[in-house]
Amino acid sequence: MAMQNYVYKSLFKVVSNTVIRSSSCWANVELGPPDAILGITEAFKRDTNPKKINLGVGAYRDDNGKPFVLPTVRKADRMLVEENLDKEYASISGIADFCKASAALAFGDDSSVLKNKLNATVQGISGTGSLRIGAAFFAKFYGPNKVFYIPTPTWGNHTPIFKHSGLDVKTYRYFDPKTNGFDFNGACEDLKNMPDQSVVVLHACAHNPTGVDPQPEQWKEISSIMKAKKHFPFFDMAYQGFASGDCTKDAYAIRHFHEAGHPLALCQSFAKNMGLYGERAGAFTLVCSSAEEAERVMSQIKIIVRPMYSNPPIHGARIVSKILNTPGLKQEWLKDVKGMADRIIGMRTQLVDGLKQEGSSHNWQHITDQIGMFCFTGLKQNQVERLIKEFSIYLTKDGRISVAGVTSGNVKYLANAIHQVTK
Ligand code: CBA
Repeated sequence: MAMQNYVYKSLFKVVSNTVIRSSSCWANVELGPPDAILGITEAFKRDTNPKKINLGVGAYRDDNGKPFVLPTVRKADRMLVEENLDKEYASISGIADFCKASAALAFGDDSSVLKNKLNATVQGISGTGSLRIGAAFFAKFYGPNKVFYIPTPTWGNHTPIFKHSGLDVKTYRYFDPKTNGFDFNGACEDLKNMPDQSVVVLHACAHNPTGVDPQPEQWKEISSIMKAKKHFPFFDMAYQGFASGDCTKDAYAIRHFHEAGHPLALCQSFAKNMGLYGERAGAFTLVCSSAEEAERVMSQIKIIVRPMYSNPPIHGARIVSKILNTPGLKQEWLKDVKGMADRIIGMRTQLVDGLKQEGSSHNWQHITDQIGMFCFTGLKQNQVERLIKEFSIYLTKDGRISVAGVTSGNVKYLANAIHQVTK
C-alpha cells in the first residue's frame, strides 16, 4: 500500500508539473514592446560606443553630460537631515505645506485661488501620478462626457494614462509640420467644432514633444473660444520655468484661464524644474467655484487616492516644500531654474551654428524658435534610425531630441551626424 502511495504521489507530481507548466496562466501573454521613451535609455545603456549620446528622455544634464542635482536641492536635503524628521505616513492628500506652495507657484502668491480657498490640491506621484488622479476624478465625476481631447502630437504617455482611467481620447490639431510651428487656426477650428463642455488637455508651457507654445495673444483667443464652448481646461504643467527660464512667465496660460473665469484642472511635476525625477513629487489641483465646493471635491479625491496608493511619498515633497517656503532658498532656486533653461537655449544656438558650419543647407531656425526641453527636429524615421545605428545618438522615433542632453562637448558630433543623415 505504502509503495502504491509512493508511486501514485510521484506520478501525480510529474503529471501536475506538466499540467502546471503547459497551462500556465500567462502562456498567452505576449512580449510587449519597450517604452517609446524610457526604452531608449535602456538601449543607450547597452551601447558601448564612447561617443554615444542620449537625447531620448527629457532629463536635464549639466554641460559635462552628467545628471544634475540642483544646489538648492542639496541645501534643502541637508536642512531636512538636520531637522531629524520622522518617517510617518503623510496624509492621503500629502504634505499640506507642499500642496499650498505648489498651488501658489502655479497661480501666484496673491491669487484669488488661494485667498478664497478655491483649490482642492493633493500631492501626486510626480506629473504622471497627478495626471492619473485627475483622470480618475474626471472618469468618476465629470458629467457631460468621458472624452479627453489631446493635442496632436502630445506626450506619448497621455493616451495610455487617460485610457487606463476609462476615458476616451480624441485629438485636436496643434503642430503644423509645414511651418514647424503652432497650428493656431487648426487648433481654434477644432476647439470650435468639439461638442460643448469637452475636456481639453493643454500643455501649460514647453509643449512636449514639439517645443512650440501658443503666444499670449493666442492663449487669450483659445481661452475665449473654450469659454464660449464651456470646454474644461485640463492643464499639464511638467516644465514650469523650463520654457522661458521664468516660473511666473511660464504660468501665464494657467493664470490667464483662471482670471478669465474658467474652472480648471492642473497637474504639476517637480521632476524637471527641481531635478527631482526619482523623488516623484507632483500635485493635482482642481480650481472650484467656492471653498465649500473645493472641500467636497477634496473629500472625493481622497477617496480615489486611498485605494490607489494610500498616501504619497514624503521626501521629495519635503524638499520642494522647504525650497518654496524658505524665501532665500526660493530665490536661489529660481536662479537654478533659469540656469538650466539658459544652458538649453545656448545649446539650441550652438547646434544651429554647428549645422551651418557642417555646410547644411536646410533651414534649422525651428531649433532656436522652439522652447523648453525638447526640439521637434523634423527628422524622418529612417534618419532617426541612421542616427542611432551609425552614430549611437539616441532619440525618439518621431524626431524629438531632448536638448537638455546636448553639451558643448557633444554638439559638434551631433551637428555632424544630423548633417550626414539629412544632406
Ligand atoms: N507631462 C508631460 C507633458 C511630460 O513630458 C512628462 C515627462 C510628464 C511626467 C508629464 P513625471 O511623471 O516624471 O513628473 O513626468 N516626460 C518625459 O520627460 C519623461 O519623463 C519625456 O521624456 O517625455 C517620461 O516619463 O516620458
